[in-house]
Amino acid sequence: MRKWETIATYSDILFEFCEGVAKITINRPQVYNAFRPETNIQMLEAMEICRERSDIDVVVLTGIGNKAFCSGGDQNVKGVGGYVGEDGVPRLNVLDLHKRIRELPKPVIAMVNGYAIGGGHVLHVVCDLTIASENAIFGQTGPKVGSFDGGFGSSYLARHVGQKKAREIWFLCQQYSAQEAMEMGMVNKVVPFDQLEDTVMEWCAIMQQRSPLALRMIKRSLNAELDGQHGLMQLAGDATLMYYLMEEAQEGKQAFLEKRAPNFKKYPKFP
Ligand code: S0N
Repeated sequence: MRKWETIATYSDILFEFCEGVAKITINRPQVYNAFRPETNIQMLEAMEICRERSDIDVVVLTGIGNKAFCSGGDQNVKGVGGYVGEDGVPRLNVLDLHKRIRELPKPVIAMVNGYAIGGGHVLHVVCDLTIASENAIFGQTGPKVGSFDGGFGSSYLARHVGQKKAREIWFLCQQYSAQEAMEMGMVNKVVPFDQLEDTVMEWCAIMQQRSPLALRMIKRSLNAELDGQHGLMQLAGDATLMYYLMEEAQEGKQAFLEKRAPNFKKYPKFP
């Protein structure tokens, strides 16, 4: 039995740690793990902890139970201008979560254990990898219930499945089996429900043996192709981080502190 330790306690999510893996579980089974603004605020906070903690290598996002990964925005609190939180303010803060998942310099795996529908479908699309159980069901509902995601939920989806299929998914709002989703290219692996977490943890363990900086750079590079100036900024930020790790960068700072001219000549110039 795997022993998950609680990292922090929240009303809408479970946030746990085991063997270098952080697991964020949407814990709203009464609404098939639909999210409200508070759910997203809590997931954003958890993601920030995942970013800061160096003992967390990989993040897993899932939903509680065997019915739903996430059924999107909680229709009970959908108001005018967004989903209305306990503070009475309408928000679309799931978009902040999309950005946070993409920016996190560590792999994020969607462990899809049931319905991934509407905004819940977008959540798995945004994750780096998706492993689904055989009972998982995928689909968008926006044009049926009065919403759409013109951001990652459409453009990035189209990169997974192609433009025609992305239009079919959004225009028809039909549901697809895990097998169909894998054949379309938006799911990496399908396993029986009782093997889901073991398989996810096996994939995590493999990635944990890989160079974390190489994984970080490849995630940034794959994002940069799609994310324009913002993506380049993220990739360039990591290039700066790597430069800071070199003696050549230290020489500039050291020379300044020692009030002398820097000697960059001693460092190699690669062809
Ligand atoms: C998931 C479905 C297909 C399951 O059907 P099934 O098995 O027949 O179960 P139900 O009886 O329908 O559901 C069980 C209980 O769960 C409640 N429930 C389910 N989903 C929701 C939900 N989203 N909000 C609130 N409650 C939900 C049911 O009401 C039921 O409760 P009881 O037993 O008390 O009656 C089916 O449930 C379904 O189709 N659900 C709705 C899916 C949906 O349309 N989701 C919303 C889609 N829109 C978004 O997600 C927008 C997201 C967003 O914020 C956004 C904003 C900006 C840009 C982009 C986005 C984006 O991400 O899209």
